[in-house]
This record gives sequence, C-alpha cells and structure tokens, in this order.
Amino acid sequence: MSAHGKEENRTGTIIRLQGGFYDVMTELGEVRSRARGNFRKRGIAPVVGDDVLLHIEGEAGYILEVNERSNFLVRPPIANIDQALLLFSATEPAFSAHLLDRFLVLIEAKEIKPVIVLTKMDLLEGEEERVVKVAIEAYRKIGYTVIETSSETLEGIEVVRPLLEGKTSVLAGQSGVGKSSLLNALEPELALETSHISKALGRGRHTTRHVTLMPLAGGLVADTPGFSNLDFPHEMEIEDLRWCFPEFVRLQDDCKFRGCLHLNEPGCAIKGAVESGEIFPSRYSNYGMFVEEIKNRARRY
Ligand SMILES: Nc1nc2c(ncn2[C@@H]2O[C@H](COP(=O)(O)OP(=O)(O)OP(=O)(O)O)[C@@H](O)[C@H]2O)c(=O)[nH]1
Ligand SMILES: [Mg+2]
Ligand SMILES: [Zn+2]
Repeated sequence: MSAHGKEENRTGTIIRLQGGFYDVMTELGEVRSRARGNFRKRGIAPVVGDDVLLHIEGEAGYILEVNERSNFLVRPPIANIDQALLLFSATEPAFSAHLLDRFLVLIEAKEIKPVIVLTKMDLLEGEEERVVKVAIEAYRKIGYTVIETSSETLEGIEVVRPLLEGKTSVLAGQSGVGKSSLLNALEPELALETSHISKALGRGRHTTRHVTLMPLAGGLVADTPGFSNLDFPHEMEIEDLRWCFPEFVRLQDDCKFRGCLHLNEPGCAIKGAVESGEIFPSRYSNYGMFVEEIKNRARRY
C-alpha cells in the first residue's frame, strides 16, 4: 500500500481496539483505522469481531459501515461469534459445576455453541479427580463436547485445534484457568503473557486485559480478559431459563403441564428424571438457584 494518496474501499474484520484505533484485518493485511461514518449516530460502537467496510487512504483506514451482527456479547465486547470455548480448570482453581452451568446459560441464551474445555488435567489427582471425571461424563451425556486438556503435557490440544478451523471462537473462563496458556500450546509463536495464579487469593491476576482476535488454526480466536459480568441479562425471564438446559428441553413434553417450569408442578418429567438419576442433580439444583436469582432481581427493578 502506498502512503501517497491511493484510495479504495475494502471489507475487513476488527481484530483489536487500541488507543482509540481499530485494527482491521483485510485481505491486504492489518489496517489501523478510525471510526467515521453515520453508524455512530445510530449509537453503534464498533467492537472486536465486527465486519466493517473500510475506506483506505494510504496507510490510514476509516470505518464507514458496520455490518449487522449475528450476535454480540457485552462483557467481553465482541461480535459475530460462532462458538465459545468455555475453559474451566479441573483444579487450581477447583472445578465448579455451578459456574459452568452459569456460563452455559449465558452462552445458550445467545444461541452461541458452547464447547467445554477442561484445563490443567495434569494436576488432577485423588478424590478431586474422581469428582471431576463424574462431572465430565454428566456433561457429555447432556450432549456437550467436553475436551480434557493440559497445556503442560499437551493432552487434548490436538482435539481442540480442528474445532477452530473456519470459525470465530471466543475463549471464556475465569482469570487463571489457562486461556492464554492454551492458545500458547496451540501456537507457541503467539507467546501470550501468562501468570501464576495468586497464592494469596487462589485465583488469577487478570493478566490479559484486552479482547483480541488472532488468526489461529485456520480460524479466528479471541483471547479475552474473562467475563466480568456473570449476571443474567435483564431481558432474561424465569420462563426463558429452562430453554438453556438442553436435557430439560428434551424431556419437557412429558411434563403434565404445558409450560411447566419444573419447580413445584405435579407430574414434572424433569423432577422425575432427577430422581431416577437421569439428570445430573447439580444441574437441577443450579437451575433452581438461577430461577431464584432472576426472581429476586425482578423484585429489585
Ligand atoms: N499445570 C498446569 N498449569 C497450567 C495449565 N494451564 C495454565 N496453567 C498455569 O495457570 C496459570 C494461569 O494461566 P494463564 O494462561 O495466564 O490463565 P488465563 O486464563 O489466561 O488468565 P487471565 O489472563 O488472567 O484471564 C499459569 O501459571 C499457567 O502456567 C495446565 O494445563 N497445567
Ligand atoms: Mg490470559
Ligand atoms: Zn416439568
């Protein structure tokens, strides 16, 4: 590209926000861009993942248009995601089925495909290993893909790689679970910064501070600073929650009442399935807690 006045329009994808600039990946490579264009008046702030129309003058780009988004997460701010890799450490910090179910609900509600990736399998042993293995089988039985990985031994890394091809994926998970480490294991040249989890706090240090999309394994992958807000969205009602539990959805036609919320209704197939052991007990208890949370929230507004 010449710096002397060559002008053209190109499409591209925003891969990074930095110091008021948007870095846009185009067929010509990365173009550092500013936002210009009337989408601003419509209240659209471009985010990472947005497909844009760019006007390029020399080395500089100006975003003219932001294409309609297929989906959008607020925190981390990112658009047009095909799948979310939900990273959970098998240990350090300890695996939490409650937190996993919360992430699953948030992602299912956005109609984004979740893939569960357990990290730090190399550190797992004893009773904790037994408990985590039971959970892994339970989530597989629901129909979720669960991949057991270690960035140390590289277990499972080659199972993750083909899933990324041709897709835009976001890595979600608490600070310190090993998101950046997994990306480094997939592609050592990335050399992303990682850091030991704080011994004092028993959790991560929020090493990654910005959302960035990187080309990896034939797709685009976003390392993120984690999900800072795990509250259910305002628009989510109690009635919506049951649709975010695929194993409930499969059985709900057998409930005696149409529109059964699987709480205190008689003849509830979901409660029956919990009793018979077909539904993993913590899935149902977490569902109940999430219902309560949304109920209490409703009272606040
Ligand atoms: N033994 C072992 N340690 C791991 C593994 N994955 C990550 N770690 C360690 O866990 C710590 C945190 O890893 P990071 O990759 O920085 O975690 P992160 O999820 O990117 O954290 P934030 O950027 O703060 O959100 C580092 O000390 C890593 O070396 C693993 O599979 N096995
Ligand atoms: Mg990180
Ligand atoms: Zn029911």
